[in-house]
Amino acid sequence: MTSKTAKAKTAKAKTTKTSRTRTICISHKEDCDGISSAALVRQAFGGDSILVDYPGQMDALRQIIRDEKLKSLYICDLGLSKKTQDEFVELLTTLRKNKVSVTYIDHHDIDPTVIKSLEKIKVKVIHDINECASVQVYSAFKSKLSDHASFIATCAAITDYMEDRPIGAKLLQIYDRQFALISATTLTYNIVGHQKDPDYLLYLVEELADSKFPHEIPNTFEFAQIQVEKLSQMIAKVKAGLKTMKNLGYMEILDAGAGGAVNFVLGLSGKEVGVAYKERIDHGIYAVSVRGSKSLKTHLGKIVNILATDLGGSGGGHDKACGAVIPKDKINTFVKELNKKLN
Ligand SMILES: [Mn+2]
Repeated sequence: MTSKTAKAKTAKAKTTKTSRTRTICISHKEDCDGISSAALVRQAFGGDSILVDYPGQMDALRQIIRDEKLKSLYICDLGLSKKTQDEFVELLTTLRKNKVSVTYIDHHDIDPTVIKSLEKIKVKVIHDINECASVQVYSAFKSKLSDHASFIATCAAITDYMEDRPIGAKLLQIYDRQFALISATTLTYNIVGHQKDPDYLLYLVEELADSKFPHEIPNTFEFAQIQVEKLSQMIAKVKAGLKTMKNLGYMEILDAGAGGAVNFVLGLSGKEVGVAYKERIDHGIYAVSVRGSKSLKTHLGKIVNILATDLGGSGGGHDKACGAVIPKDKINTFVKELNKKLN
């Protein structure tokens, strides 16, 4: 019996080895840069998109490596942290051993040793902290993309506050500024408001890959109006619930995403740093968003990465915008320690 099973297994392994045909793009689901990156990869290479947030990122990768049909993988707009980077390299090593081609495109702060490890296993690394992920996808695969793709990349640059960067600025110049701003903002509100609707997010990826403008996708402006109304109510809630320490303003958010509230926490606190956090009841963690004012000199992504890891969570990102996942009982320590580190 054992030899029969073994034979069957060998036969199966042989067939799967020769039939790797699938292209997958795993991208960030929470903002326009992630969704646009997925759309541009889809337009250039076809295949399927898998949209994830930071807490779900590594789970998705662990699943993907078991896909015996996988031929080529793109990973977009998903930064790494001290906590995730080693396993990330490990998982990609397994993929490379199975001859899967892997392209990693990102713009978050990264440990240089990770880039070296990835290049060593021949992962194509496209990494520039000065342009958003979609702009880098656009630049790398321009020849495979429609003219409209530059508009999708422009929208992503705007929502990532990177439309003033060398390539981002050139792309924005192609389009009327106000037209680009309203399109990017509408798209963003539709993404943020549909975080619990994965099918809708995939639909958005398809429509954008199909060279649609955000206003051509049904009901996007109506939906954006609902989001704007919710945000205006958020201003009143933040005013009422905001707390401050010497160097930061902070607030626990109960009924909306932390990402939508954090800019109000920053702005209304009058501090250089704003922190908003929301409990993920099913995970026993807090999802934390951190923003810094223009004048802030500290790199928030770097200190949040270290601090979150020390507290048994993970985190990181950009100099003035980053996020973290913090164990439930450590959230107060996180805020206090961050306040200290900002001295
Ligand atoms: Mn991004």
